[in-house]
Amino acid sequence: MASNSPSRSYITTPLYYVNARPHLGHSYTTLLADVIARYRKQRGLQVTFLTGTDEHGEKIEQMAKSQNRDVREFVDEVSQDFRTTWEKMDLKFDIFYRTTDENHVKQVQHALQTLKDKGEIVFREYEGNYCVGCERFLTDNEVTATGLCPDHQKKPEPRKEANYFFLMSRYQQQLIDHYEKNSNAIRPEHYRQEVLSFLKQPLADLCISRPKTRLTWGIELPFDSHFVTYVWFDALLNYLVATGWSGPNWDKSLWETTNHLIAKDILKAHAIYWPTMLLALGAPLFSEIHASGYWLVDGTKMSKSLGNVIRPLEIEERFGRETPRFYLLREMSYGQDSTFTLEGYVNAINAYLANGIGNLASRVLTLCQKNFKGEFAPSSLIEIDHVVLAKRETTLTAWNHGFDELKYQNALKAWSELVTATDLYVNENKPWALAKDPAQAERLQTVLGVCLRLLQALAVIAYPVLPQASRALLAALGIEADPASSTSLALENRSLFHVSAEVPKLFLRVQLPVTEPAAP
Ligand code: ME8
Repeated sequence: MASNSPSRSYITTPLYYVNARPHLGHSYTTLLADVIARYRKQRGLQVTFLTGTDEHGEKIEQMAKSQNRDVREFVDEVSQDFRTTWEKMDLKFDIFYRTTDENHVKQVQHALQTLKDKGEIVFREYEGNYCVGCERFLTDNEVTATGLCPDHQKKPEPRKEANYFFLMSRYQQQLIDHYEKNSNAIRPEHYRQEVLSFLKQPLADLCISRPKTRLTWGIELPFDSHFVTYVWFDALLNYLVATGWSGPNWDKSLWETTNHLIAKDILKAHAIYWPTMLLALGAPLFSEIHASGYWLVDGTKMSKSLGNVIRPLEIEERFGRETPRFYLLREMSYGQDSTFTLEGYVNAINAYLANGIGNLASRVLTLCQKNFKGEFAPSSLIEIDHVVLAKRETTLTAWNHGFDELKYQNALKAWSELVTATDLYVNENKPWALAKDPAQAERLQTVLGVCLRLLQALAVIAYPVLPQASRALLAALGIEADPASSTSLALENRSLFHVSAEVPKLFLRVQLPVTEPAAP
């Protein structure tokens, strides 16, 4: 990370709709936010990580009603489900934001009134095609050849009504200038280009109200009680409100470090609606948007409306703690779509975690126990020892580069290569053979000491992605230092290790259930 980077960092995920329970697609963004938060904290930054739920709007009202549920009770229950899922997955958010909170409602009304007073909101008639799934009007360019919403595979409904409009088009040029000047404002780059190319067309104004005759589950407009606020206008404000805007204790310096994590489905709302709202309110723009592609199942987006979802907790329970973190980061090339398959999952866990780091740690620690009762000091390093130890630095550099470039896949590949290099070092130096020759006792100590230093580096580097495994491995190496602290990254050369008597099972081999042949 560049030396002039800010010392604070505000990382946000989308606020998820509470019309259905969390699935692996939501988990990807949330666990990535957790990984980035831990990565930045490990580098000494003060991080604030926000996630939460988006609880107003038509589709939520429709879903609650279709189940004969009271809407408030329904949103409370699903919001809690999101919260509990993240807690069980050990995702350490600082703020869990709900758009039905009283303060949020108050601040959204304040923002609306401010914009109305400034002449940024007008009343108009509008006609268009509305997708309830997206909760927005789709233009003709956005629907498929057969007129369907590409994400929800449903025909948007034609609607004509009088509504309030936010004069978003006023900010078109300012937005173009901003994105042209700030190459990191939207990452990866192809999404910035996509937004800039979209902005070449005239930008329409944004319809920000819904008549109560159609929808009551929303925030009432402060200047017209016949309408509620459009759910996107309400929800996007969460990011700013959570930093204390518009009160006397607004943490503006935190706000200025904002890094929004999203997937490409909501790029337009975040890269166009949101910054124009900020410009109109006179607030600084967020620093960066990071957009991922989709997780696909059988070629289509994993989504609650399509019903092809994988549940994060079920996966974790079945295949082991922290395995979704590793697999999802290792498998997805950030910014592109990726296909989730159970076969791919099982293969990755076995190859890199169970047979990789898990097997390596258990091999080395068992040899240490057997030969030195867990305590020993490496000495007199020779050339091959120095060569393999130097790979710690190159791995850390590649890891950091991967994070800086949003190429998490590359970071994890570099880490797995260090596991392989360590394995190779063990195979070439044959500590089990050295153990049989008393004249080689010192060399044996050194070889195992080199392995322990490598394991220490592997644990410290992997901490943001595998925090629990990292802690378990360091504890087994007898190292008390917290991998979350920035000093751990110094990759010290320990001269004495107290290896614990118990060899931890970091990751177990997993198997897909064998499908029984159908009865004749
Ligand atoms: O859009 N692949 O909420 P939402 C990757 N409430 N990421 C996925 C995914 C998939 N298949 N499915 C979901 C909303 N996600 C609004 C946001 S923000 C102020 C309001 C993740 O519940 C991804 O982060 O539909 C995506 O952008 C988000 O969930 C959409 O969540």
